[in-house]
Amino acid sequence: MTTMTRRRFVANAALAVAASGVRAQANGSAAVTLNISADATGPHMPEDFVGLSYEVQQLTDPAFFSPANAGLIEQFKKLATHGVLRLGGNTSEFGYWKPTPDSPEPEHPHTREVEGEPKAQYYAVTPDAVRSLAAFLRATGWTCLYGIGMGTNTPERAAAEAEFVAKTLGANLQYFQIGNEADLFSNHLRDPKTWGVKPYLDEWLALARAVAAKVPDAKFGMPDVAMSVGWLPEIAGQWPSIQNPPHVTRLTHHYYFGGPATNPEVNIPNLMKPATMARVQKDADTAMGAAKKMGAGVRMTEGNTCYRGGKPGVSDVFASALWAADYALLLAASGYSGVNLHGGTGKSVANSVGGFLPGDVLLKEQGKTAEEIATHPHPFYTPIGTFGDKYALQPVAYGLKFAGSFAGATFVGAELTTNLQAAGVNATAYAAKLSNGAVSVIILNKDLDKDVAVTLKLAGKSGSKVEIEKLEAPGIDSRETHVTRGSNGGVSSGAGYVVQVPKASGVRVTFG
Ligand code: BDP
Repeated sequence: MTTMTRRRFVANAALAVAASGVRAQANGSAAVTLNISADATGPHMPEDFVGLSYEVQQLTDPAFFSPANAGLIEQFKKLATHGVLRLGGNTSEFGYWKPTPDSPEPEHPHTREVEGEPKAQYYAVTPDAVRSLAAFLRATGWTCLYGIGMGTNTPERAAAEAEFVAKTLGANLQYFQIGNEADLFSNHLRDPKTWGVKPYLDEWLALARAVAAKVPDAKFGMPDVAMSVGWLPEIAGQWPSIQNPPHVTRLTHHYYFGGPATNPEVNIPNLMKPATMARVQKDADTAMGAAKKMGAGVRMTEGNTCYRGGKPGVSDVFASALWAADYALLLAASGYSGVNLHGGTGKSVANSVGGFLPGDVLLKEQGKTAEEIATHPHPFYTPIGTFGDKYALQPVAYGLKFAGSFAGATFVGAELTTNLQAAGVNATAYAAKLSNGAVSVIILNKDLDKDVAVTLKLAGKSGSKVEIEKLEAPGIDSRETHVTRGSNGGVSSGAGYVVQVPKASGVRVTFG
């Protein structure tokens, strides 16, 4: 068993550990007591923590993010009341602002074609698409992080687009993002011999300053790196030397567990491992440290289980629900302002990764028929699947929503996960005080073999009303996710409230 080093947000380390009775049992189950402190001294999960990320390519069809797309609006609202829609992805580097129907397509700089990188196809973003987006946001109650390209853009075009977007989205625009995964530009868009943080910052500043000249109160999130989280402290280090810097409100980065679909390492046991979240935690600590120096927050603006469109049987099954819930809660408990999971239509994501989804190749190799393949969401990791003209929340979205039940809550500090893992069970737990004063505890049992009986001991509370919400499925590799609510599910005893958390399931217990 490896013990993870997790962020300790409570100074009082004596808190939970000492008193907890930990007992591993031989029969594939464990019993753990968790002491829940009464002090909500941890980070706060903002109301708009939950978010989705879509490709800019999606804007080429103004009927997609549109007030007429009732099915999509319904799923957005089901996922979160105040979510954040981020527009970006690889296709944002190839999007260009087309202010009038007869505006000529600009000349595009020469880009190197690299296998697996998005092909140089260019996507026109029109005023119609932005107006439609504005009405879509109003209909959903969501706000927007709007991605403007860097890879093939000019300061003039960026500024003209930003001006129209700011005016049209109004208060539903949170901030601009300029450039997507610029740390990977050395693969296709820039000279690998010279590309790095310094040239990136020079280009970014030229674009952001042009935007700020037209939109004086413009705010920005940056650098939206794919994997080079080290860029964040480097940028924070260089920031004080920048004269009159644009207003950066968030440092942003992305995370994919692994990829592509054909990689055998992308599998359920690896996704569930404590080491997976330990890596997320390490990057989170780096990002939070950099943001603190810059007086900004941190948002995980893009990510999912498996890059290049996801992996069938991993990204679109119940394991991804447990992964998403744990991932979102870990980031929130580390002080992140929010998390956006990437998805959208199959076409938009295929466009973003070179024209096809490796997950489809895999299914064909497995001898699956076209009908069977069509039952999977495309892309495979998308939180909201598109099936013809219907939309449906996928397991990963249910996990995100489960974590999002802490929106507006403040974490109650405790070494809950450490206690669970010390009992030899691969489970994590988070506790928070909700805005109505109730204390809620989420336990995610990612163990593939072991059930766990958890005794929750609440400081200063007894005999209170208990509500239970369960996140479960017929199996870890099931395409279904069941969320059930009720007031039954555990028993109060002198020792506390005992709740069973079967292997591969999640439970939320709220003490009213
Ligand atoms: C990210 C890109 C996004 C892709 C995604 C993927 O920003 O456009 O769709 O990877 O590979 O790196 O699935």
